[in-house]
Amino acid sequence: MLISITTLSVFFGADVLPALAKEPSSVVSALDSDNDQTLDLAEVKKAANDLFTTLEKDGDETLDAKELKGRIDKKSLKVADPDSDKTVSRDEFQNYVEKIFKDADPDNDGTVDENELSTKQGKSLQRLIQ
Ligand SMILES: [Ca+2]
Ligand SMILES: [Ca+2]
Ligand SMILES: [Ca+2]
Ligand SMILES: [Ca+2]
Repeated sequence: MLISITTLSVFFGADVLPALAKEPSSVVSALDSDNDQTLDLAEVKKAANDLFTTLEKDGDETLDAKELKGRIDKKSLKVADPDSDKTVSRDEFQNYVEKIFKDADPDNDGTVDENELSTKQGKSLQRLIQ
């Protein structure tokens, strides 16, 4: 009897911490809602939309350079900001993410896998979704 009570208290105190690893596989598993081990455009856009909301601090529904915190570099900002108002709206962000997604999917199968996410373009994509 005494043993079983002790065992219970040990279990009660047990704590499971989530791993905070940042390798591509964890990016995929965190955002892969249909569990096919790859990210499709819908999953990527959902994540990008959530990130936009997280980064958008001053409530003007656009991301300025300060809010972007280097996630889009100066040169790429010209592509991401076609109306050149120096901010990225939610629509501009989504369109840009779609473009980078295509760049990050060289085999054109409509999904990015772990290998594709570890390329230069894949890393650019990661900065837009997490
Ligand atoms: Ca998926
Ligand atoms: Ca803003
Ligand atoms: Ca703009
Ligand atoms: Ca692919």
